[in-house]
Amino acid sequence: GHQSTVLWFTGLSGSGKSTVANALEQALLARGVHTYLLDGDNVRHGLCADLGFSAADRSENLRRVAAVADLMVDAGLVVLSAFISPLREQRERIKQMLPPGKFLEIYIATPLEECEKRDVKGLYKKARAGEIQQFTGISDPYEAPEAADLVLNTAEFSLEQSVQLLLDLLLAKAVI
Ligand code: GGZ
Repeated sequence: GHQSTVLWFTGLSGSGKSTVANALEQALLARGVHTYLLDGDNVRHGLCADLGFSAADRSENLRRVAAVADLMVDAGLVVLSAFISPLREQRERIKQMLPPGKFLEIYIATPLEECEKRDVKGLYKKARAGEIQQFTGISDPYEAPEAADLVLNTAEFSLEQSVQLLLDLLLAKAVI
């Protein structure tokens, strides 16, 4: 058996949040742990399709995701949530919305220069050209966590190493 919890991944666009969360989900699946991965791909097209990237819309996006994560914790799942979640105040509110002790903050600390160099979706180029406004790290703020449960720089660690560090954390927290 395992304990339900939320692993909240925060970091810049292109930092590797979804990649790491997906790989962790596979590792947990192999151990028989029931998980659900929430990210922009399955949330911003449906539940939050009416929201953009203003500070108010980002806060509402995250509030809705946290409310869904709270329901999933109630259902006994290990929830992996991968959103930029740029502001400390937003992440603090998410933590307050979840049951005590059910929020693990995972900071994907890949530097901006590296995210911009990768530019997997070409969004940084567009942001630099002014074609996308309020782009996190370029023209909108990102406040790094000060006391994350785990800090992972995907430019320093392989995907396998990152997954192992996350599994170690979950073992230490008696989630698995
Ligand atoms: C940041 C943006 C923006 C702006 C579109 N700023 O790399 P991606 O494409 O797949 O991930 C980014 C995603 C961010 O959505 P989140 O729901 O995670 O953000 S938040 O937590 O702040 O609500 C990026 C894309 O959407 N994207 N415009 N202006 N990222």
